[in-house]
Amino acid sequence: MRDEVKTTCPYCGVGCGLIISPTRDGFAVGGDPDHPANFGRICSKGAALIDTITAETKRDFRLLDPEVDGAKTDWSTAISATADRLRDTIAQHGPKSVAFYVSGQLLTEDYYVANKLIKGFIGSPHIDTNSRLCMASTVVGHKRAFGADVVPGCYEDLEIADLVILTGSNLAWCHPVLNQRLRAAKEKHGTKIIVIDPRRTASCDIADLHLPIKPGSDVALFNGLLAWLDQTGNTDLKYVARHVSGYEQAVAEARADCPDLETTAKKCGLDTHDSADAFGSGLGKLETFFSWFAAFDRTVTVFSQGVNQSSSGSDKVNSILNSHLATGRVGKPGSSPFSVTGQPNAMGGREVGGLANQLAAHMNPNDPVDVDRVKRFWKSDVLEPGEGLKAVDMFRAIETGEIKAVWIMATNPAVSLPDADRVRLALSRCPLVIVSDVVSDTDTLRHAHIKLPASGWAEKSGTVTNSERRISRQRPFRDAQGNAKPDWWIMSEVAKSMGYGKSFKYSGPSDIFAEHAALSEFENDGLRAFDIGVWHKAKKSAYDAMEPFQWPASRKNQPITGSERLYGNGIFTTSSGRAKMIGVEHIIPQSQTSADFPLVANSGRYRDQWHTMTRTGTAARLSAHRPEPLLEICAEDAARYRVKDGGLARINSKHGTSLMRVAITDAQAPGQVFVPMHWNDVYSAAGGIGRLTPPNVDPHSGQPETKYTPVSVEPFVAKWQGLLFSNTPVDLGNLPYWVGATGQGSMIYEIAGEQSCMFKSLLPMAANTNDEQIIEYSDSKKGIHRYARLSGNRITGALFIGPDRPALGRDWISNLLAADALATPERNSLLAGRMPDAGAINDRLICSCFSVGLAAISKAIVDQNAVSPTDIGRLLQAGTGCGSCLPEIKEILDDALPRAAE
Ligand SMILES: Nc1nc2c(c(=O)[nH]1)N[C@H]1C(S)=C(S)[C@@H](COP(=O)(O)OP(=O)(O)OC[C@H]3O[C@@H](n4cnc5c(=O)[nH]c(N)nc54)[C@H](O)[C@@H]3O)O[C@H]1N2
Ligand SMILES: Nc1nc2c(c(=O)[nH]1)N[C@H]1C(S)=C(S)[C@@H](COP(=O)(O)OP(=O)(O)OC[C@H]3O[C@@H](n4cnc5c(=O)[nH]c(N)nc54)[C@H](O)[C@@H]3O)O[C@H]1N2
Ligand code: SF4
Ligand SMILES: [Mo]
Repeated sequence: MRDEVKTTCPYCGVGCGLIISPTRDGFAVGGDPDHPANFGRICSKGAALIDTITAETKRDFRLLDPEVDGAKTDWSTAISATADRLRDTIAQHGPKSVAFYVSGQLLTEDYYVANKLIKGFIGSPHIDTNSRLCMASTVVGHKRAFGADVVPGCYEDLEIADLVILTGSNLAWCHPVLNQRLRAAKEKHGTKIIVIDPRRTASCDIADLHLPIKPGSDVALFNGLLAWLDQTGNTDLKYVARHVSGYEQAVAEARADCPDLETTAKKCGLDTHDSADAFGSGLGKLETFFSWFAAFDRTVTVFSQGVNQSSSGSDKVNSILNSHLATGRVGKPGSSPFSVTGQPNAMGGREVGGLANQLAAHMNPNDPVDVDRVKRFWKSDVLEPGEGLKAVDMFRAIETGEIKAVWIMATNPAVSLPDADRVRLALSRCPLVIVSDVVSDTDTLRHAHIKLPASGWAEKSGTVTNSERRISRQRPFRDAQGNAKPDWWIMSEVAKSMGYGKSFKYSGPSDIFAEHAALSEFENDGLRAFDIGVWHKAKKSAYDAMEPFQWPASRKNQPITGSERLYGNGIFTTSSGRAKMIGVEHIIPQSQTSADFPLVANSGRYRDQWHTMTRTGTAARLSAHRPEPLLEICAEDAARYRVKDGGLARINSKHGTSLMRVAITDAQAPGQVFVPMHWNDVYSAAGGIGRLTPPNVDPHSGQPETKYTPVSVEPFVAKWQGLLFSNTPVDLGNLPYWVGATGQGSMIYEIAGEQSCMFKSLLPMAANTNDEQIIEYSDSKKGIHRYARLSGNRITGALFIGPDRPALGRDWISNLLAADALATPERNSLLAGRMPDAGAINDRLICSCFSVGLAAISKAIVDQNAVSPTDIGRLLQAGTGCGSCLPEIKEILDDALPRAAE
């Protein structure tokens, strides 16, 4: 037996430590009890990691060989082609005609090489990353307030705080293990929790108070708070006098913006006379929030994309930091603002300077001294001061032809950038598109001239930094698939082939990490908080044995001491040592609703999908939670726009259109809808939402406003609907509606159309086999058609068409496709369109650890009198694994119990 391997989860910024153990037929994954991010905990996505790496190899999801102009080739040809074409572009159009667009899913070592190659050797400033869509506003906010991009707190703060405010963060679904830690802390000592989010989310499950603010009104809310704190004498003026500048001005602006509760409430769309009196305090919800903030010294404000992804994102961040600075609550135990990062290495990217407006190791591309320092360290001839183009502008420059070559790594901009049709247009016009990815098909790869296969998580070696500045090792536990290679290797080989060999002679990631560490301490006067100098000469053996640690890890004396929390002593990384409060003003989002586009589309994440689904979409148990993208809308708006629960609807914006299934919910406020960010052209006909989003950005950070898109909604009247099961991929390109989900034994496609078609042709026969046959049953009068494709005694495909959505047990049929042979009763049921277990019809998976669906939970409530999540856990095990589904179990109970009592 091979040994266990300790590694880090490749999904969210919590950065959980995992233990991979070999099993007889593969691997098993579990939480690492010694890792300080999770202490053994894990969530549904982490728990399904082995499913995804098994599925990707079984089903040809991986990109296995380099491809140049559509033809598979070997590495030496692909490297030369990449290097030659980049060199030609530079020779003809200059170095600034080349751009890199990279990602917080690269490891620090990959990221360091990308930044060094383009800025220091190709001589172009144009490198930006998907962190522009994610954390850019926070970076601006941190730098303006603290002088450096530093998250002052740590995870333990959420456990020891008395008040935790989650604003613009759906922690329960997006940082589930941190949410588990918070839930446990609340159970232990009654932490108060406030959720600030326009919609009711799974995170509200453990909240004492939910403020459903008007989308985009966070600055008004926190300005109102600051003005109120000042007015009521609840600020810490001693701390401010010693450690903060800009207090008077920030308070004056806050007061001018939101002088009193009424004005704040109005700007935030809240009611001052609402029902918060449930706390017996006589106060409204808004005032309850203010008074709790004042009352609890140990307050942590967690913020994420509801704050960042906004045309006033940077100001939203500073309005939060202002409230913490005014009360002296930064970097103290249980008391800090806390930006939770999204991607596993969002932080590492910020450390190597992968954003267009960063240099390296927290240095400034506009400061000639910093630029000269990095230039000497890299022995670069071409590095010069100046920023590069930020993501949205970069793709504009590709469209206009200013940029002629782009290398995209570990991100899928054709889906995730706003105004995605325009991004696709830019890519289709670009003379040289190079894409490095681990999977074989993405919307972005479809535009690539050169495709480079990168090794995936299970195969990669390097480091990542999580939300609390903790650097952990990702360690490989299986060989690279096909000819895939690590990203740092691919770039270093291209660098060598372009003639920069001397500077890219790395024998492995440990060399790169040591160089990165050496740069972090190089001529560091202490104002660069990011210093990991202790690793400056790290050998491979020490690097391999690295235990998770938080930065800084400096060899020198720093004004900041310790690394668990920073700035707790009130000394900041600015030249004066003082933090700065920034006066901010509430402004409304850049695009506003109109008669044509009357609703605001908010967007975000589902519990079990990761971004554009390239990995989570391959696992059946992750796909079952939400097999289709849903348009979530309140009943009032659904009636107004004539869309039905379970029906289909078109969503239109000024920029594009998409088509989704409707889910009516009271979690949405009138005038707003919620759509997921995950679907794309690989998994759906029109489930992507990047096409709808306007390319509006925050003026300081360049971060797009992906949470606020004016849209209209209209019913899509399907003439027929269907379900298609197939264990070979099916091209449904001509249908207006299809969504593919990975089922247990096959792909499962929901389909619908406005016109009848040759249904049978949707279930294609495999090429080169004679033993396949299609059995069919049709009742044209009723519009019912059923087909089964058989290969010998095995069923390889099934298609069910009807005027309505066929009510079928998806798992039951999908499993039949995985069976070696079909038993006679099953065959008969299938052809008769009869399912053996009617209870499982159109079920929805709730607990992915123990595969428990909505039907089983509802049954336990009715038949076995389950009244609490504990009862459900005892009866069905649901919710006793990773716990990610507890909010949904509670909601099902809440929905069912009053009815059961009637
Ligand atoms: N399951 C899952 N987890 C993930 C990811 C994933 O793809 N899937 N991705 C990871 C990444 S990269 C990131 S960046 C994080 C994101 O983590 P989060 O930021 O928690 O996730 P989102 O769902 O994008 O948005 C959070 C909330 O912001 C709310 N919101 C919208 N507008 C406003 C507003 O104006 N004000 C306020 N206060 N709130 C608003 C939305 O309703 C939403 O509930 O998740 C990480 N974790
Ligand atoms: N409307 C809307 N849009 C959004 C958001 C939103 O909330 N709403 N959120 C934004 C945010 S916060 C983010 S972070 C982005 C995420 O958006 P993207 O970064 O575009 O999404 P991913 O699907 O994670 O893309 C990562 C790609 O890299 C590949 N990959 C994975 N590992 C590796 C590796 O090691 N090497 C290489 N070379 N490739 C690899 C994957 O297969 C995948 O194709 O989306 C943004 N877009
Ligand atoms: S919370 Fe879940 S997705 Fe995030 S790092 Fe931990 S196991 Fe991975
Ligand atoms: Mo993100």
